[in-house]
Amino acid sequence: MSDYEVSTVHDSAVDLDGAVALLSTAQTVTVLCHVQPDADTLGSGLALGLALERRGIPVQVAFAAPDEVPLSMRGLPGTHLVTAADAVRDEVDLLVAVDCGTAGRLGELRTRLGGARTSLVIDHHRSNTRFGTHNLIDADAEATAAVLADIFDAWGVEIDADIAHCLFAGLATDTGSFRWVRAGTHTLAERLLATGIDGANITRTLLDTHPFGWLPMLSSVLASATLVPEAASNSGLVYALVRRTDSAHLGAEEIESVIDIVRTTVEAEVAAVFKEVGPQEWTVSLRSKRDVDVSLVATTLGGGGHRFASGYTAHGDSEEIVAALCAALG
Ligand SMILES: [Mn+2]
Repeated sequence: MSDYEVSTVHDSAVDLDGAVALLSTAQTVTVLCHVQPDADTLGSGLALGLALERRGIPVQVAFAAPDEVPLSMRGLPGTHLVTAADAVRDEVDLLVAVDCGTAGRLGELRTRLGGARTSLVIDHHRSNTRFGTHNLIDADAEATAAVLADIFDAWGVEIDADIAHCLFAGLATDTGSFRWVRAGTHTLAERLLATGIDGANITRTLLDTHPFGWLPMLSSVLASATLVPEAASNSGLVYALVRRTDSAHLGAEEIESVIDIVRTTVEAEVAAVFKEVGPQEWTVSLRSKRDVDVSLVATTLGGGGHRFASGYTAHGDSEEIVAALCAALG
């Protein structure tokens, strides 16, 4: 075996052209988004699905839970490609996971990895475990949607209004409405908007639309907010608890919005929202501002994410889970 063969066997990283080679030669494709999909995973998944469909490649787009496309994302083009989780084919030529940092983020659908001849992970999470046979991870990208735009350019796929709508949804939400941006972010946004999409309506639908019940939920949850100044080496932690009694009848999107209010607290470098999902079980969102790498904190606690935004699952009562986070923060 030559040195070249050794290196290719062990290196699962692919560049844009490598990803295009896989996508353009696939006979059938399954595109998987992460559980409790946000607009980046679903927008990326639908954009890719539309591109494949136009090239005549049979494609399913799916996520393990919930059962339906979240309300705020039902206006995205390409939702006709969304397939119920139990109807996702067991065997496929190419499986693509978009915006998933670990195989666990696929939920029950991670079982489909075994039936795929090849799997391609497309993502921007720093902590990505590279669980595909091929992995295109751009940790500098603002959103997985931005990685998809690069793939489409390398592939020669025209970014028309429908694909642009899907990509804009991911870019706008993962950048917090273009607050967390870098050189090039607005250039991509301008290119997408120039296709004629209604950017204001897309962001309002995704980020600024809630049922009335959101307001009393916020009132109750924010009343529980607690500041721990000595946490994280005295740089401070602020946290709030979303109990199931607070969030009954509300969608995941309403609950996910809480962290964006809590994290504005000036006295705390780190913000956390503990969301009760079952008895003694919580999903936890973490945010930091500048100094603390919460992807490392989340990884320590069994999760993952980005430097300034991450998450994990916690078990125990409220005091135990707060104590475990404080211990991990140091
Ligand atoms: Mn993302």
